[in-house]
Amino acid sequence: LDIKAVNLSIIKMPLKHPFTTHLGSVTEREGIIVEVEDSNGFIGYGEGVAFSSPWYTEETVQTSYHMLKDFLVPLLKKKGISHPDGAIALFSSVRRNHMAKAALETALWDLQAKKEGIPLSKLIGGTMEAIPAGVVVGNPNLPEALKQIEGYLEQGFKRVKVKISPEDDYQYISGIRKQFPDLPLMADANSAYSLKDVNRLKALDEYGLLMIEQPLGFDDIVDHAKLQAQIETPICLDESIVTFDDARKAVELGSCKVINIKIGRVGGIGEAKRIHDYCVSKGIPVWAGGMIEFGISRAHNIALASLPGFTIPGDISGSDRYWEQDIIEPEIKVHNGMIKVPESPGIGFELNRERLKEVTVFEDRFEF
Ligand code: OSB
Ligand code: MG
Repeated sequence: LDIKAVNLSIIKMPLKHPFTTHLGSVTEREGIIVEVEDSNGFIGYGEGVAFSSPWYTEETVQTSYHMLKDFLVPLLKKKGISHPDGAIALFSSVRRNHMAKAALETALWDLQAKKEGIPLSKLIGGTMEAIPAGVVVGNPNLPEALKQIEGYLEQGFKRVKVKISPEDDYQYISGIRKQFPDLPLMADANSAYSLKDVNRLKALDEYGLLMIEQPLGFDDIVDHAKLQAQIETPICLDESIVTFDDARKAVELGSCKVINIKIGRVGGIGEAKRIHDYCVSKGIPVWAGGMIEFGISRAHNIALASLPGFTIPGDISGSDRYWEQDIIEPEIKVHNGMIKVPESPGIGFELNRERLKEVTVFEDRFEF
């Protein structure tokens, strides 16, 4: 790839409604938009999905920006890269900082696909023409959550995920089940429980949840294996899986029956694909997680979720789920619960420059 420049924009946008987990609420989202330009004028887009504070992983917008500016972009400038599948090796002298790496790596994948004139989904082995949309309700108020779920079902969403914690699980889940007995429903605990809560978690079995996501420690795979042996509900791991080896070890130990893959959390599309391929070989279903992100990251998720192992609807909703106006055009739309996988080259969406300018709080450019 003959790269001429990298552009980084830090953007900030309010959410339409606060998104709440037991760890806190998100009311405003910052992100980093990466643009990698080559000598033919192609531009690859990436998005850094770290949050403003380190509540979900240890990274933040500022640490990601620091890694990009002072290490990752200089590595790319100094050593170059012939294909994005070399990015893992190129960035290997930087420990972790997966969201920062993914921000740049995903832009390289988009650029490669544009250079080849093919959709990103095709470049990485995607097979689906459309993917099912799933939505996350981050509202602890049960009557409000029920109303929201009703609205999402009218829009055709295929699956609903809610956030739970030991302070609010039976009452919340049973309230949803009473109104929606057949809804494909799952619950994400974001590490709110410990092994001491095994009876509480066992009692959730009666609600027929598709799965329970990350009930125990964010970095644990041992206790999850002990828990999975005692409950019927399949465990899905999110926070615990940050590398291919984490996935392999979790599957070998029996710590989960499902894995949520987030490109940012695992450090890029290359690692996400490796985890996907391994899970397919082991019969472990995967789905694409979400990060309350903007359209660029959602577009990468759509391409990833078109791979054959993504057999469960992910946390992929339309641009209007969180934003008054997204930074891409066209915006991402859900039709009858499905999202079309773009057929144009690369991610298949353009930056809406006017909107990007409106929400940019800081910008920097690196000439190669
Ligand atoms: O745990 O999956 C999670 C959002 C931010 C951080 C972590 C998670 C989430 C979500 C929402 O569940 C996903 C989305 O709609 O983008
Ligand atoms: Mg989760």
